[in-house]
Amino acid sequence: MARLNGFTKQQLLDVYRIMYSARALDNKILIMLKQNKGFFHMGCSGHEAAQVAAGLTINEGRDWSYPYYRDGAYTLALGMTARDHFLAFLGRAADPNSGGRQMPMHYSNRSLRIVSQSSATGTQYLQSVGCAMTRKLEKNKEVVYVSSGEGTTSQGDFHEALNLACIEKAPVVFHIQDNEYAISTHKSEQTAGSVYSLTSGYENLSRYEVDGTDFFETSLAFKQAVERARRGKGPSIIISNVVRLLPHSSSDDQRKYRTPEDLENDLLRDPIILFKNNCVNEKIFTEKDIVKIENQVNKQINEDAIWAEDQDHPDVNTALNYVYSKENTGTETKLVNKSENVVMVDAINHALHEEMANNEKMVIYGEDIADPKGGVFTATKGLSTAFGKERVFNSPLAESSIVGTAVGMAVAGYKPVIEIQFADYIWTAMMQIRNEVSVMRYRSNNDWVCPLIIRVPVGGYIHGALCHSQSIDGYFMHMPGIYIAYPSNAKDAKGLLKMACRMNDPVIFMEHKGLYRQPYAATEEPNEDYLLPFGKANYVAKGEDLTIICWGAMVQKSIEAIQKLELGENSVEIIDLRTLNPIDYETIEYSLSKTGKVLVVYEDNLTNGPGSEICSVITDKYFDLLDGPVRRIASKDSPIPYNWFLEEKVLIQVEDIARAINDLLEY
Ligand SMILES: Cc1ncc(C[n+]2csc(CCOP(=O)(O)OP(=O)(O)O)c2C)c(N)n1
Ligand SMILES: [Mg+2]
Repeated sequence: MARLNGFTKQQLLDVYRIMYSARALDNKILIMLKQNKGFFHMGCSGHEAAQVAAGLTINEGRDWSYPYYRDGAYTLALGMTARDHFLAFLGRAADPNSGGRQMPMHYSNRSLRIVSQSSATGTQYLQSVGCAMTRKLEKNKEVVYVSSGEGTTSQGDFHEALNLACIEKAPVVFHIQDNEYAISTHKSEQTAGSVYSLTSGYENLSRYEVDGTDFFETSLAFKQAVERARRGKGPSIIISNVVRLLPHSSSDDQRKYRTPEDLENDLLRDPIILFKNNCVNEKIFTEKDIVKIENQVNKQINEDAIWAEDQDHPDVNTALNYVYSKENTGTETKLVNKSENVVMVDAINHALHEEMANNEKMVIYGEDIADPKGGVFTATKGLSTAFGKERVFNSPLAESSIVGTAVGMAVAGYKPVIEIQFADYIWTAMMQIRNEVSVMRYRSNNDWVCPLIIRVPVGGYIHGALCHSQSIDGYFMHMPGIYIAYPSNAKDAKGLLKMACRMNDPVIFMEHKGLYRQPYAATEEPNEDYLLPFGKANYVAKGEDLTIICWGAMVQKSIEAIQKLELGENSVEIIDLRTLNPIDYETIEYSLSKTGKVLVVYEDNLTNGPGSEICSVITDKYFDLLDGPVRRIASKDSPIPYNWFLEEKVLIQVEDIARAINDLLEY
């Protein structure tokens, strides 16, 4: 039987059918756009050969895919249908990518193991590496595909991902589809040299640069790269040079920044025409075969479009579904203490020990967390010795790498409990937290979940200056989709952390550095069965004249303020919130119904800080209970200086709280 480069006639007809379907889909959707049936499209025209070569090499449903928005033909090769594409374009309820939650071309399909993608270019790389790291832990031969355009390789995450993939010899195939443009920016303005040359220094990386308009050449590269990954030899990068035959998106007009000659030259490299001519010239199939396929595809696509338009929009009452899991945030178990005083950092360490023993899918990593150091605060001491360096390991010094890989691990069914060494350095991971961690469940319509835990030492009073003192609670309370714990003592820290380890949602777990070894934050240690639910505040003191709402290091400061004022028993009620998402407004309401006055005390700086929101909710909802103004007191709107007299001036002090209490009591 006739073969071309090892492919049978039937295989080549299938390749043509998929490539042509992708092109026909682009064209049909652009027509529907003009008819105002949808709002946005990003075509794959010109990229089809490279994408189909990749898609046919990846084993659908077994391997994992992190495609990007231009990977339409890739998804068809993997098994997505034209109907799936139309449903996404039309934002319908049955859209398998996101149920109409994301813009079109944000691919996701659980049964094909296409992991949900966001719009942020480049976040997919580290996630694919994290996913691949779990494949290594499983000791299976699954491979992870990740792709992007050439412009996106300017993102730091690209290099972080290559670095880590190479250190880990992770089974990842990076596919960079180089169409020379990132929207309007030519690669000469984008890349110092070529992506191929830029990536030359990574040990264990196999590199290919291919003509991505040539199906056969690209296919060969993918076969080799996938085979290499399956054999555990490490990652590969394939840069396929392609043409972008359409503008960047339906909102773009490339005639504004490309010359007519440039555009005409691209047409000469149309991969579908090249493939067809090649097969016809080699007498594999005839023009007649081609016409037959094209007619079939066109008919099917028109029918599918009509079918999709007939499908329902999502029920508007589902708009808030899946911000969190349906499971609640836990119920408290009976407190049985197992030992005498434990300091907070040791309670955290013991919680991690117990949960690692409890869940073999749990992994712990971060900067310097492995033995012999066991973390800069020793929170993870002994864990790598007890559970092995496969499950407890040091990460590179790169926060986006830590969070990005954890997203990949979590979607693959693992429970990453990661450490960011200091809150002040969480910002380089913010893209992953904001656009990936907190929205994975929502954007995939509950198909993919990301229940990781980010442990992060926060707060000041340790002479740590601007970059070892920051409070970050205000930033994260603003973010739907991620729970926040912020314990003030050892018992709560242990109960909340163990609870977080068993929850099915992402958690940011804030640990105040100043409390780690404080005798006043030490408690008797609860036994291994103790779990503390999220959203349940604690009465630290009972009273009838005024309610103080606080958490973290402000709990002790509030206690000291009352002592300083010598107010005696039953005057000021102190509520320790323990978690900032959810917030226990029930307890707040009950307390206000007794006291009628409230002071919110927070360590973060005043403006738009976490207490601003709490005050606002109180004013809104419990105004009728109030007998005085809603007050808040916080640190100054300033960076935190090193000199301890200056530091004292900026951070909120016991005297400030005492003064505010007095004012309110006298009101
Ligand atoms: C982090 C981020 N910055 C900017 C954008 C806007 N944006 C979307 S696609 C794109 C160009 C990407 O070009 P390239 O990586 O070459 O892929 P191509 O579209 O050419 O296939 C830009 C700037 C974005 N989505 N995310
Ligand atoms: Mg590009």
